[in-house]
Amino acid sequence: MTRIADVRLRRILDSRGNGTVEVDVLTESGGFGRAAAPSGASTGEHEAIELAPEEAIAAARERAVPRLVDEVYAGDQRSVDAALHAADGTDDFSEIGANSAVAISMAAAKAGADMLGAPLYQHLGGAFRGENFPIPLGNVVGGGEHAADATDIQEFLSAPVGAPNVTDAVFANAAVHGEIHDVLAERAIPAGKGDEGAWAPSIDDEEAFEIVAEATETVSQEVGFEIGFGLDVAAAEMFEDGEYVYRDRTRSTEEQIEYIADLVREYDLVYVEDPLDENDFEAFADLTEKVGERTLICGDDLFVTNTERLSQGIEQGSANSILIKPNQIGTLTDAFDAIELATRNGLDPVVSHRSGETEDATIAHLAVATDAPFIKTGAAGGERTAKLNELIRIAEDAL
Ligand code: 2PG
Ligand code: MG
Repeated sequence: MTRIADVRLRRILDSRGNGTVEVDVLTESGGFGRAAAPSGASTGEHEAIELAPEEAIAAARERAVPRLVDEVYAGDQRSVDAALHAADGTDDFSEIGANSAVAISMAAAKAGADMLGAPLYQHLGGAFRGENFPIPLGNVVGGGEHAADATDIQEFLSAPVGAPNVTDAVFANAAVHGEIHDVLAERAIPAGKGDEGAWAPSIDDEEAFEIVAEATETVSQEVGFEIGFGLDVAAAEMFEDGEYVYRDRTRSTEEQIEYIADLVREYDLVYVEDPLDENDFEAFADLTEKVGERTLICGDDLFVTNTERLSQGIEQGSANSILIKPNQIGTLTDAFDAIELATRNGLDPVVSHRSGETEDATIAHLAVATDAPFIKTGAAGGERTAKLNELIRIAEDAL
């Protein structure tokens, strides 16, 4: 193994036109890795802290780079990430910024893979990776914090659960996205796109359910395999003074649990993310008790990829799935530990993008390396297709 020889940080553009942190890691033997931090809009209250990119870059240059250069072996991911924690010294990366930390962590992993001459998924997953491929969840209609005047529910996610391979799954989601455009046009509903490329029509959730159910059914008939759908409710964003506030009404916690359980039954939802507030482990547990046998109840803002919060959720039976976003916790090691804890306890990990993204495709490798059953990374738009196309390439390489 060779040591890290240089860490270069710069500010680049993300998909929303905001600045984000990009990092190059170079090793003594000429290994190279480049990665960029994504950024959330509906961020969880308990996430690691993202600093303004200039601030994060300056702090990382001062505190983290000296602990990495000539000090740490690039392929030794746990040491790289331990050095980042030591450089920061807080629980939430508020000193160097989780955006600097995650970009360095991922760039070092890529440099480690480069030195081995191995693809990243192999470096991360080792020789014991399974043969499964993650099914992509494709955001096809959405609103919430990702688009103004659209649905209350943040994401309606196409889920091609019957797809025979990853390429067919990726194209099925793109077809559903296209079909929804046609259905909206037939209904004379104008729609722009939200932050993740999903259609963002000014319709209520009820109509969105109708349209997504129709479009997934149509495409499913065409392609000849099952396509279900799921949701990211992002309920913490609508939770105010103990109630869930929708455009035309409010729901108490009990009503919210009933509402979601009814939706699961009516639409045979395969996946429901953040159906309840990010601090309500108990309400999550009630819902999981009701419908956890038939669908995935996934904690995103609830768990924030954090093993402590996940442990609490496991104890209380709050969910049967966890969303994994490396930038929520700051390093690949922490993300891996969350995945391991989840799988050991029977929870399905779902590796995920953020609403603000770049061309970085690390999460495609992370999902394959860890045998995650699902990856959530959009259906359309360059920063989303960067990951989807990488999945297609990995599948070709790995099978
Ligand atoms: C989410 C994500 C990604 P954001 O809530 O799951 O879809 O959104 O990155 O804005 O938190
Ligand atoms: Mg979410």
